[in-house]
Amino acid sequence: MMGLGKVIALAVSVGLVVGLAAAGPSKKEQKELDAKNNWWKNEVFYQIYPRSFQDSDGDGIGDLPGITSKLEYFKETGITAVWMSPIFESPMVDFGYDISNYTNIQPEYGTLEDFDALIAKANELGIKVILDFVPNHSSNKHPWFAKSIAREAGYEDFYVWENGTLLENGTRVPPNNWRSVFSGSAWEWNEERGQFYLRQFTYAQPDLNYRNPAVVQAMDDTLLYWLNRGVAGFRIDAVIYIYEDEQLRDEPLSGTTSDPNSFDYLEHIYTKNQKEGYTLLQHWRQLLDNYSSSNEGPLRIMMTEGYAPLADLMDYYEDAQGVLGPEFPFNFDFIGELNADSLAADFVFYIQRWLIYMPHGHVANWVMGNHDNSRVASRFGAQTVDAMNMLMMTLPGIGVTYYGEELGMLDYRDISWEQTVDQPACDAGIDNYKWISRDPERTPMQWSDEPNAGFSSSDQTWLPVHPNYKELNLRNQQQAERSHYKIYQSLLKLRKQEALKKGAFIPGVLNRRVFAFKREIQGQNTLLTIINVKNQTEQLDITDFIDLPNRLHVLVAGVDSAHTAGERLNPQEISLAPYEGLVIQLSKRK
Ligand SMILES: *[C@@H]1O[C@H](CO)[C@@H](O)[C@H](O)[C@H]1NC(C)=O
Ligand SMILES: *[C@@H]1O[C@H](CO)[C@@H](O)[C@H](O)[C@H]1NC(C)=O
Ligand SMILES: *[C@@H]1O[C@H](CO)[C@@H](O)[C@H](O)[C@H]1NC(C)=O
Ligand SMILES: *[C@@H]1O[C@H](CO)[C@@H](O)[C@H](O)[C@H]1NC(C)=O
Ligand SMILES: *[C@@H]1O[C@H](CO)[C@@H](O)[C@H](O)[C@H]1NC(C)=O
Ligand SMILES: CC(=O)N[C@H]1CO[C@H](CO)[C@@H](O)[C@@H]1O
Ligand SMILES: [Ca+2]
Ligand SMILES: [Ca+2]
Repeated sequence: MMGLGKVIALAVSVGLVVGLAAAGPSKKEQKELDAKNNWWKNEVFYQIYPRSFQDSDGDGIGDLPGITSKLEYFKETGITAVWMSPIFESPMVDFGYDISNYTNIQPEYGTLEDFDALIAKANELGIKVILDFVPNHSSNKHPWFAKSIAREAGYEDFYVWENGTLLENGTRVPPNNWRSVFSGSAWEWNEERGQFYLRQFTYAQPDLNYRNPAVVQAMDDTLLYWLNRGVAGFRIDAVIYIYEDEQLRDEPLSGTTSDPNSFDYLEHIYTKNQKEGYTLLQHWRQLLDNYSSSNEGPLRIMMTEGYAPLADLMDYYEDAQGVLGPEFPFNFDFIGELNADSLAADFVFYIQRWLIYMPHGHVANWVMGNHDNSRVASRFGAQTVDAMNMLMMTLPGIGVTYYGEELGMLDYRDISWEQTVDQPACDAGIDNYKWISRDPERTPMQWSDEPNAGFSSSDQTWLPVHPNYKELNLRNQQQAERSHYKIYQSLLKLRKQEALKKGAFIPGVLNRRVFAFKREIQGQNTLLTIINVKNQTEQLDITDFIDLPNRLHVLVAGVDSAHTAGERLNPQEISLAPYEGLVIQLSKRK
């Protein structure tokens, strides 16, 4: 266990020196270069879902001026980088993941001037802004699509068009058996053009054809457009769906479900993670690197969304030939692999797995939630909120927080059928929508106990506010002696310590229910995180794990903890309440 820890420690601490000039820059230059190139390596990226963050004009929908008005909040909290779900012009069939103009702002969110104002204010406060980039598909309302339907010169092949076959009885059969992620055939008939188009998501999201160089060019231009408006990088949506098999081969049955409409009906060997996708991302990495080296400001970075097998994800960091892709592919293990039933060993296993497989010199990341998944408090239990934030914040590398997780917001699963707006949930029908819907994790940010939780002055908000907002809101948590928010804030402060930035990661499974890890660096105090993932009080003797002699002091304890910050602990007798986490400082006994 120790040996393994050391190897990983090496991988974590090396690789922080990319991009230094060989000519031997001065100390000052070196520091500046380091700030430029490495700023992102210990960041916590906060995901803003713009529709639900803050409504500035009382229409019940969050918007850019609303976000701008809350930038100070990030500063106070200690957040210095945010990524925003799509804000681009869109018919909103998939809430902005269906873009009809890649270089314009959706009117209900504001204008380009509002965007510029947001960036200007963010710059002033030292907050970097990452935009969501949705390359796989445009909206069917994008002018490109109309032109492609009309076979206008230059646009004929902007999308993936196929004839399919016409049976004698008049039935049209799609070109192959591919399924949409949101169920049903992935092919949609277009009467006007007389062909099927591919759409891996909804009918309103035709897949762009990246085998057409004009499409790649158009997307390069889009990236440059936003870079010139001051963004620090992109989070790239649905990268695993960008390319499909050129021969359009049928996919084999998965055998896991008998419902032929389900996406899970097939094994997606021809519609996901095709190798051309890597080449495209490597190309965009080059574009961003080129832009960064010929412009002032930070390294512009790229992070990717994709629920893919581990080995495939690792190739995004860097392929077998050593060609660099995005700075990091999102690590969804806390969402996909771990849950309320997981044991301490499962946590340690999945954390280690990422660190072990990650190619040498790269940076780990830990995504705790997003707009497609149940919230932490709903997935792992409301009592785990502090422990999960401690975990994310003290692991090596990058943390990703979905808005509201700093307060421990809960899913609002009881949204009525009438109030449901998420397209896949609407498609699922009144009997099934509830467990499919992504609306429950997208409800408005709970700022205060004012009407609509202070999110909007409208009578009605686009999604209902969670009814628990009177108790669970930021203002309460700012005023309380102890709160999830205050703990979150203190964890962000703690991240400035060298041990958390560069320290070795040394984990241990203390028993079935409790795991711990040390972050250790020469000449600094070691930090220790201990987490109880089960509903049982624990009495622990951790002397084996920490190599006595050491003094132990609590740095961060949870809301309901019997422990307090500053308290001295006896390593032979540490008590942990159900679901309790602690961050502890180990100092050498003099
Ligand atoms: C897209 O938005 C830009 C503003 O950035 C505008 O100039 C352009 O005309 C729009 N394109 C279309 C097709 O509406
Ligand atoms: C598709 O159909 C059109 C007319 O219906 C035909 O001209 C064309 O050759 C077909 N394309 C292919 C690839 O079969
Ligand atoms: C047409 O024929 C196909 C294949 O035999 C069959 O599956 C389909 O139901 C038929 N459709 C109609 C409208 O008869
Ligand atoms: C990046 O710059 C290099 C060197 O100037 C050039 O060869 C390459 O084509 C550029 N790539 C992109 C995507 O801009
Ligand atoms: C934890 O255990 C207590 C006492 O047995 C019980 O009341 C509570 O419901 C349990 N909580 C969970 C999340 O299982
Ligand atoms: C997590 C995430 O951003 N998921 C998005 C993936 O892409 C589809 C289609 O663009 C969206 O519907 C999801 O919200
Ligand atoms: Ca608004
Ligand atoms: Ca595609």
